[in-house]
Amino acid sequence: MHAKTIVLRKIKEYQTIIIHGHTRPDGDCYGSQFGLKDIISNSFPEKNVYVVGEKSDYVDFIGQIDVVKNEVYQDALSIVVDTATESRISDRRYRLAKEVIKIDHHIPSEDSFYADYYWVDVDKPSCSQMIAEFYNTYKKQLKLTYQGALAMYTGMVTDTGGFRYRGVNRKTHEIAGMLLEFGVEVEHVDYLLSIVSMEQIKLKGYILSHFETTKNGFIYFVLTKEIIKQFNLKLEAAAASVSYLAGIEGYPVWALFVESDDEIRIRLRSNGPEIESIARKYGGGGHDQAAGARVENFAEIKNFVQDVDDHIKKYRDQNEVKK
Ligand SMILES: [Mn+2]
Repeated sequence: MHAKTIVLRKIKEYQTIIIHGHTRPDGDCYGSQFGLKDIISNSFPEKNVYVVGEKSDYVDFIGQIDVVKNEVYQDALSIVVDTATESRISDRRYRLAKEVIKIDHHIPSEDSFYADYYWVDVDKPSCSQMIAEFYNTYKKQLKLTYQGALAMYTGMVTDTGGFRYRGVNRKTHEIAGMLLEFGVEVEHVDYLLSIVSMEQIKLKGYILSHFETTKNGFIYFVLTKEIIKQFNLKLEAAAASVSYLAGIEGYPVWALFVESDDEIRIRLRSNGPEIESIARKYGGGGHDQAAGARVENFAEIKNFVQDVDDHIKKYRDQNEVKK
């Protein structure tokens, strides 16, 4: 039986369904959570469906997080979307539920097996696409509204960088097209996602004039708490700045280090070598060319930078040999 079929069967079986995502939610996390909520609550109006987790300012036009009491979890089903590892699940109460389903598109690691049922497809460029495909497969039995379509379309756009990343294929565009038929306007979504604050523009200028580079082609910027404060930025908006260092000739790997109170989070990107293995070495993971990791202090950044630089050199040497 396909995992999608089990998801539908379990949704039908439960009266209360609570949808979880990951900490520091992004567009795809929100898109998957609110897309799924829209599908379930419109298809089965008698059920109680909630979205829990952290609030995102960046994509808060998608929907509002519900407040759920502990008792609600009794005899409930938890569905965790877009969340590779157990430690990243937002709202630890997911385990109070009777059963847990995981729907995700990240490469699994040791910490990834937290559910009773799994629908994991690492070939999908976004989890929102998976939820939209779920709707599309069973559309004779399911209902979707504009708000759910807006959520999933936004998730698809954000996780694919506007349909530009690997994994985007004919199916992706067909599913996006299906969502547009619910009245989603591409220009409106682009406006909502691309409008930037004056602080963000000033930060962009700062990053583009203060980045650091290594010999073999790693380009990165360390966003300290001090800088975040100086530019009056929210952490989430600041973390999006990794894209400013993308696609620079001679620099196939780029990263942003973001300092918070207890750790330094790393957003690592590549258009050359896979970098997931490095992220994994530093307590993270993700995809071959987009991953996250963390270090505890500034001294560890040095090791990380050295590791990435060595990794790029190895990659370059191997490709030299091939030629
Ligand atoms: Mn995702």
